[in-house]
Amino acid sequence: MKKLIGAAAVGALLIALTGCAGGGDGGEAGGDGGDLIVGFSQVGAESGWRTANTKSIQSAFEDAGIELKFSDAQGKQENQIKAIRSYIQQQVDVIAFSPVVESGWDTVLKEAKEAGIPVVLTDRSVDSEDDSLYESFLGSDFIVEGERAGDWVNTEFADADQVNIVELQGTTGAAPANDRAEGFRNIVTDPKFEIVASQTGDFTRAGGKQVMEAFLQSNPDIDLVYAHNDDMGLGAIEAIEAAGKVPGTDIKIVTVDAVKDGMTALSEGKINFIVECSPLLGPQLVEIAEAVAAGETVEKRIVTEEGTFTQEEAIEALPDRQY
Ligand code: GYE
Repeated sequence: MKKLIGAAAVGALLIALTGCAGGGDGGEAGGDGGDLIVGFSQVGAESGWRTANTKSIQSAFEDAGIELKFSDAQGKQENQIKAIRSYIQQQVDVIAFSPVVESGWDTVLKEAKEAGIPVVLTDRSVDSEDDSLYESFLGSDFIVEGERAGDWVNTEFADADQVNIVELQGTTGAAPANDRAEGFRNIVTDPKFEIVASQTGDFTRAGGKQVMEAFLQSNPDIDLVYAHNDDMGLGAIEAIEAAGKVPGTDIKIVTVDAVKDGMTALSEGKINFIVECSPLLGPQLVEIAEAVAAGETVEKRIVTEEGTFTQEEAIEALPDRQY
């Protein structure tokens, strides 16, 4: 399977589907985005993934010459709702956001719709029944990511009789937490696998460390950690080492994201496998924002292409890793 991909291929697809290459104003690096104004509400700054995602979005809009109003919700849905309402009041041309959690968006999305402002979801989705409340959702398929982690687990533990798994879940109610849990369980079905503990570490390194310390105390016999992101896996490594065990050897670790710190730990054998989740969504988001602002129809769902990394692949990829 090819590992590194993404933006370019999907971007090209979007252009093909919409016939819009951001021509006219914007699209090109250093271009003039006309007088478009986009309001964006980010989740927070909880992880290396998020930092890379923010950078990708801010620099893509800057390159396109489009004004981006940016607000950081610090992990709170109420802050996102406030930010969206303020963008509606300011009558921005497009609202984009990455929903902290999946549910509870209908009211504010209806307000945006009534104000005639198109909304684009990026990275995470909402569970609204009414998909006319947003134009497009750009981001990963988190169920597939969970399934990829599960595929590796099945192969890695093919000869084992009993495998005790602990799971470090992402933020409660967030799409990637719900779907990575579900995808993994779709695949890891043999009764020899037991998820002995599962708890949220809120996608942070500190959270992963703290929860893993508790897991180690109550479960003497852990074979595998499934962490919903690299940062929690990195926190788990600290907890495992502090308990006098060797991460990657005594306890295997599989994570999702493939940010630089995660890839470094994988190259050192402290993490055993990483499922990629690309944060570099900025350039595609610019194209979608330009298209919807011009009243064009875009694909409702644009899935980011991603791969996986073994230790050897991480060693090979690390020198060129941007984030
Ligand atoms: O995996 C995690 C971040 O929504 C895909 O959020 C994103 C997730 C990512 O905090 O590191």
